[in-house]
Amino acid sequence: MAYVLGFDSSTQSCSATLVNCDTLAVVGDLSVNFGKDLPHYNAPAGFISDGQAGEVHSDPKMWLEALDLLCSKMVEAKWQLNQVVAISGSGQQHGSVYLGADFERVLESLSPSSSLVPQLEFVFTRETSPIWMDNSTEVECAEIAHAVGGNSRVCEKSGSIMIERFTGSQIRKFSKQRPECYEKTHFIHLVSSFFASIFSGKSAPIDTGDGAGMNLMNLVSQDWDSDLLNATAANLCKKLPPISSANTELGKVSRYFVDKYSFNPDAKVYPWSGDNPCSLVGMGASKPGNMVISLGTSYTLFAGMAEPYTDPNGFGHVFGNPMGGYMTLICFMNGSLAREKVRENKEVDWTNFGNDYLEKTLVGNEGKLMLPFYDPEITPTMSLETPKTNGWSLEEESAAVQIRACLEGQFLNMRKYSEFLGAKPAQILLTGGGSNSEQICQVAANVFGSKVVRTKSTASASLGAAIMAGVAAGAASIEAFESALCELDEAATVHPCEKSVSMYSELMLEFEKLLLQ
Ligand code: XUL
Repeated sequence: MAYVLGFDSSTQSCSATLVNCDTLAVVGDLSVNFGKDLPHYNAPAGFISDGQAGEVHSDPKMWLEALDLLCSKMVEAKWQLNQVVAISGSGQQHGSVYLGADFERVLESLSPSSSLVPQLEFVFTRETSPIWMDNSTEVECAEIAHAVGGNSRVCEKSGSIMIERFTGSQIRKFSKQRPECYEKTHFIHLVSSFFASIFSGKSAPIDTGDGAGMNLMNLVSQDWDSDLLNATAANLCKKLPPISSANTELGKVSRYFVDKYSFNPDAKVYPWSGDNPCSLVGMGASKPGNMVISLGTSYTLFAGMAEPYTDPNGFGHVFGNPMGGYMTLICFMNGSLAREKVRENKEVDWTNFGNDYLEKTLVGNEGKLMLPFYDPEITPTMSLETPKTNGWSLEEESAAVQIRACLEGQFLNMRKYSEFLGAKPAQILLTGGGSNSEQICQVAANVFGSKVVRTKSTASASLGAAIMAGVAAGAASIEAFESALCELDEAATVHPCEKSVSMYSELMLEFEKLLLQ
């Protein structure tokens, strides 16, 4: 038997998916939750909660401890680690890890009789890692954009305007605030390349998928951009690992994993990528034509692209696609939390949120529109005290009207800010909590005018990483993996209703006016 293994180091947990390459079936998923399983890090949701002025950091030691714990769970679950032929992984995007000159020496000599934290804790030159939720670098973003000739130039080069959570401005802030520590830093890794280094036993490259989320990589050359590097921090080119595609073999798995957890010594390690690029693969959407909308805490919309179209408005980002070509990603902050706010305000029963309440109202909500931004929104950039409506009062309307207005507003906003992609998606793959509701899927299908499908898989990032490793190692083709593992739930397909589609196209004009008011 041959197996491939995909990891996912996300904000709240570290997980793994094991795939049998002979039967092309998922053997199992295992996970370590940072808050629950490692409470001594005092990070119930995976990050340090008392950050000042928009800082959100995590402790990289917690990530390492979670990895050891996860490997022990895999052994306990009797996963056949001695038959794993290829390993890859997914990391929360943009987060960065800072390491001193000893990093590679320590990696080469890791002892299986101890664990990762006590052996690696001395190599960090920055105790904590800024993660994607950090928005503390407004000043540094402006400085870098100014030095390079403006945000449109940055976007043309890197695929995104300067973004606070992206890695470049975070590196600049560190180099300004703690120059001695920056000086001592010999390696700056993303969460993804940090873990690929741990598995391969040497400093690993950054892949083009995650590298594009740094405001440092040139999209066309798929290499570091010297103008962006120079504008970011001194000597940065010496501290960044090289960039490579996700299918470049990094070598065999480190002895640490062979001796401690009985991994196959011949298992090949491949570069890890970001969670969104990996999910694109895990959802079976790496070929252009599909659009994925993930209805999580925040909503993300992503799609494969043959060419790197950049968003003239600066909200959409372009990353590398681990299967070749490019992908776009747009993040909407007011996702399920906005839905929950409606529920709290109107004491709505959660189980009935989607179906019962939506059925009590008419498609188009008789023209009652809402910008459902309860917290500061990034697409578009907007902070509201309360959600904005086109003239109706939130207090006076029923829960059903508010729920429909919230959902229609969310999907109209997603349609509006993904229009730069050009063609309407052939189909939308809906995932995340809200996709369980038939009625929510219907709103999505009608607003976009595309059919909505759902997949049966849940852990799309670690599954995507396992598929990436399997394809790179030649275990099976992407088509074979996709048809076996990214199965669509055909019975749950929702088709758009033509009458409703044209109603939403008319309402879009009103919605655009509301956005501008
Ligand atoms: C994408 C982003 C988030 C993180 C979550 O730009 O910031 O989706 O990748 O892990």
